[in-house]
Amino acid sequence: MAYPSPSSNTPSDVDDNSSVMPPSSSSTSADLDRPPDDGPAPVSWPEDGLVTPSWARDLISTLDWASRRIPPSDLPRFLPVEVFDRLVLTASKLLHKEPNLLRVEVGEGFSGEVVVVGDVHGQLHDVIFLFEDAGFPGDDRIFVFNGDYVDRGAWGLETFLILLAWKVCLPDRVYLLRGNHESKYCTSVYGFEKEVLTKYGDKGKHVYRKCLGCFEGLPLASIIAGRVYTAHGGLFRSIPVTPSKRSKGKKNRRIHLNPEVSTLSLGSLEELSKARRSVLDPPWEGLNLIPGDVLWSDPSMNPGLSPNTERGIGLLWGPDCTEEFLKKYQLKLIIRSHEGPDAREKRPGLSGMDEGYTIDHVVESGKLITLFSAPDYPQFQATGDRYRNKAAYIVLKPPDFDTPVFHTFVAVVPRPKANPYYDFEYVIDSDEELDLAAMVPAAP
Ligand SMILES: [Mn+2]
Repeated sequence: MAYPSPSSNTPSDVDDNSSVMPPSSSSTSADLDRPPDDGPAPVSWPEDGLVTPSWARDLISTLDWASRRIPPSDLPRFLPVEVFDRLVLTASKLLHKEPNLLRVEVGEGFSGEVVVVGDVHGQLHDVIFLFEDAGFPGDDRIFVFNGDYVDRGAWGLETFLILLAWKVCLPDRVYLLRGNHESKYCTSVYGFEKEVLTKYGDKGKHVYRKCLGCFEGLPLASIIAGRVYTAHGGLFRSIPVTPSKRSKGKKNRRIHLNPEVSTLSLGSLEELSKARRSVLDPPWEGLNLIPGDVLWSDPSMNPGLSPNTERGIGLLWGPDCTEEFLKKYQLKLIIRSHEGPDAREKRPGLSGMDEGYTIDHVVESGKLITLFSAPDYPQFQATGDRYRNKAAYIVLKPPDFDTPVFHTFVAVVPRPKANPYYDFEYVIDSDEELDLAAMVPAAP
């Protein structure tokens, strides 16, 4: 199926019976200062540079309105590229300073709760519902997002930007981890790149580049209250290195993968902390393998660690590895995401994603949970037979923050009409079968 031309890309609310027409994209510049019909004023950057909760909520309502009432290519009229630049620059600075492994501390009088969210994949309206249902971030509510903000859904940019707004507004109340879709490879195949180019036109390349730069800064994993490990894919390997014989002299110092260590072993949090995460695409070969593992791995019911051959990157890990990891670090839970109903359909031995979460491993020290927060996913599906999956988020409460309370929710209906930004009939269900040849080669 050919990618639809932007001129055909005019959404309208399905149940909207009003006669309001979307503004023409050929408006003259004189119209630009004046919102069409009853539309909101264009978003402006706060004069003092301080993003407040009310600014973040205004941004949400403007983007929600725009997603229902205007063609995607009119978005810059309501979210000027200058405002995008300020928001992404401010967020990128914050995110790049964060460590690979975030410590989400809940001590010192914090009596609120921690909300953990899985994949959202550009389903803006469901994310807005999630905030309304769980409550917005604030003094008594911390959010940890497990990545995959963009791709597949039609509003990846809007979704990512509202999360960045909350991050900038409350940096120690909102934590955004990286998903495998926050990469150059995935966004070029699953729609986000085309989405941005469609929405921002001649500024599109600039906007896309800034988003990729921000993705590179996203941290990899978190430990909540010293009890719960979260990451998009999950566990990761140790990268055993031995100095070569020539390394005694300072010249020609080389590090080699120890050829005797061909069996995989679980990596440590120290190794995770030292990994180099600022890569557009996590490499699947070479020495910097931990980011790819954390973002792409999946649990298995078979013991041990093995290469994730279905995906072509990352690992499969068994219940014994979950136990080893939890016990070593005195944790009770692993909450990972990364597998929706389409991926789970092809994974015999593991539960389906109908309810938005699964409990995959139950071991002596605790549990491994998969959490998926995009209901009725994917937004665009080749077959009429949709998964109609529910989604879920997890609330962790004091005093221990290690007993998950699951909140299941359904998709916001009707979902505004939109055209896809990727060939969803050709790009099949799941993001397995990674096309390694198309990926940027691993940096040396
Ligand atoms: Mn994923």
